[in-house]
Amino acid sequence: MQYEKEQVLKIYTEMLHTRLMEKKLTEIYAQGIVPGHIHSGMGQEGSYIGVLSTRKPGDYFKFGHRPLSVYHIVGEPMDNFFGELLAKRTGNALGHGGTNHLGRLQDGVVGFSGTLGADAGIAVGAGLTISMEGRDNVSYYFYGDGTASRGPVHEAMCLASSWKLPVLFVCENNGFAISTPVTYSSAVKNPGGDRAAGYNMPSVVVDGTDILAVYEGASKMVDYIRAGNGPALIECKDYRWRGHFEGDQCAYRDPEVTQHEMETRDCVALLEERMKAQGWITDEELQKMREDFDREMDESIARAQEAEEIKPEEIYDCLFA
Ligand SMILES: Cc1ncc(C[n+]2csc(CCOP(=O)(O)OP(=O)(O)O)c2C)c(N)n1
Ligand SMILES: [Mg+2]
Repeated sequence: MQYEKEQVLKIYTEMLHTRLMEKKLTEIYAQGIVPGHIHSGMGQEGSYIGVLSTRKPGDYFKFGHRPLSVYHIVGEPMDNFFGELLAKRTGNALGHGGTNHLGRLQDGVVGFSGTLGADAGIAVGAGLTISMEGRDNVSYYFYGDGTASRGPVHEAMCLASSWKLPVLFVCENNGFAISTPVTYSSAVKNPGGDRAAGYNMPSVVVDGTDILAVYEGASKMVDYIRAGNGPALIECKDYRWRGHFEGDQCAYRDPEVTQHEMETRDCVALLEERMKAQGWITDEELQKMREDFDREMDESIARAQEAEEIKPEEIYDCLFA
């Protein structure tokens, strides 16, 4: 694919922001100011932003627990984002939910269930809405290699495919589900891609650390969906740099492999090299981009720290029963 500088710079900027935000989350977690937990998505930004670069207004997104920064990328204001993570009233769910309840419907984010895979049906429901309203939008369902083997995911695929609903299933394969390697939980090499044929869906399998390869694969699938053909699937192969959660000692994997992945398959560094080789950006400009976004985050976190907490008697507000 031929690229214009502006297009690549836009993709890069969103990936860089995701990387810096994922890093910042690990830092503020270590400071002890985040109640709850953090699942860092460092190393996986290319898979998410490569796919999300195909989005347009009116699309829906069903994200999960990692990477959290994508909620901000698709529209959630930063103060809203950090407010929720720090359990403050400024959060999108008034600080009630934290990590597991980011997202806002006005940005197309249809929420998140802690019961992984259970919300695949929500993404398919969003696809049904698009279909009934006759729009050419897409409902993006992001799920992990572990979640790929859950029953509700397959029921959702079956329905989406039978009713030709506009859903993109995005299997993000980082090699692990907590401590379980994907080779132990799946009989096929590609737990996303190899199963799509069972639902008569087209699919592509891409290297998630090559963001332009992800973008090209996702573009093909999204064009197919927007043209009214029904669902499709993309599987992105990457690697989880951090533990499953912050504090995980990762005793189940070889630290040398992790180190090698970080040194050779860094999606951010790989695109920076390509951009610099094209003469599109300099080290000084890259440095400034990093510093500007870092400052923006620090100011937002400071506001979140000062913001008011909800009162204990308000804990049941906003719950539906
Ligand atoms: C139905 C269900 N089972 C188990 C869990 C506990 N759990 C939380 S994250 C996780 C791992 C999921 O792995 P994967 O789908 O590969 O996503 P990743 O964490 O690698 O991004 C598990 C088992 C859960 N939240 N829901
Ligand atoms: Mg995984």
